[in-house]
Amino acid sequence: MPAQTKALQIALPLLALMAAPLASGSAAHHHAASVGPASHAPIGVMGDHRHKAGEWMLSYRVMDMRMEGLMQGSSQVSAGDVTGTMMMPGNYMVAPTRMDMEMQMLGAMYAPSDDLTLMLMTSYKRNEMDHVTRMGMRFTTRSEGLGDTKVGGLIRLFEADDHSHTLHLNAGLSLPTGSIDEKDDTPSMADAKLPYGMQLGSGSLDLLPGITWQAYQGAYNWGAQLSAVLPMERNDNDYRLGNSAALTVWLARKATDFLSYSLRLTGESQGKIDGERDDLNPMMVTTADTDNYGGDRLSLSYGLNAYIPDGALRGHRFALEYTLPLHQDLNGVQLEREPYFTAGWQLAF
Ligand SMILES: [Cu+2]
Repeated sequence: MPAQTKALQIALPLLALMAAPLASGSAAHHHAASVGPASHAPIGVMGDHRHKAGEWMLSYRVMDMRMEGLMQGSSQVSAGDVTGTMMMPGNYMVAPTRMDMEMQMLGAMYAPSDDLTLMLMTSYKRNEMDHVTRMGMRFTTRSEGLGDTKVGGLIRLFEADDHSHTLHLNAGLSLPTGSIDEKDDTPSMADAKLPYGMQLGSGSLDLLPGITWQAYQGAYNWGAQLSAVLPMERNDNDYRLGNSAALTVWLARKATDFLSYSLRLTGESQGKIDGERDDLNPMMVTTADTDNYGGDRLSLSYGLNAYIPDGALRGHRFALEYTLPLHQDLNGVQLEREPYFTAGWQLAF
């Protein structure tokens, strides 16, 4: 994306967050922490809020991510740089040119007590990747199915008497319900084993530790979450995805009783894959080489949270978040992430 477009995309929402007039006049003053549009973090944050004893919540999220063009470290490179030519071969026979990843997530939360909220979330994924070969031929591979399933608890560590500050521990486990044996199903590629990034799960039990802090003051709500994904063992295909950690901080402002908007900055880091599948040839395509996984990323997200205060959809929440990658420093050669949307629906009862 052109630098000017990117600069505008960063500057305009910042100004809006600071300058937008605040609609006032609502006499009823609820606890900021339990109702209203800004009481939940931006939709891209998982496990951000706890519930009151006996409360349930259902949620649905969809994330649509595109990766396009190649990067080596933090510089863009062309597919031709990677594959080379017949006369001057590069390191790989094939380079990916684009990948679309769609992930749908269905979740439930239940609080057996004010100190503990339980969570369950499963996912459905759809992946599609375009490639170009050294000879200039193009082909696409696809995979689709159930992803991994997360179970866990949010454990209250601290909460101010007036609910203006809250701190909780995120303790979760990712169960390997997603396949790691996906093959391409297009007739021309029949039975081709798909590389690591096109598989639907990690294949391992992964620990999901984290800690989340939130604060509420007037029209503002802000918070931070530090989280990690730690695969605990090599899976049945003899590899283990790299550990990853992320720190995200957000600031949200209530515009009306119905709508809030937010700004969120996220830094994430993932390690390389440990081990390797013996049925993939790492010289064939960049995605089959374990050196081309993991890296550091910084992104900025703009969000909208809506809370329906009355009518037939009373209590329903709808949220949207647009994430703009700011910086990517990737291990080896990988596709570059493009801006993407996350949308969601939540209902507590
Ligand atoms: Cu919830």
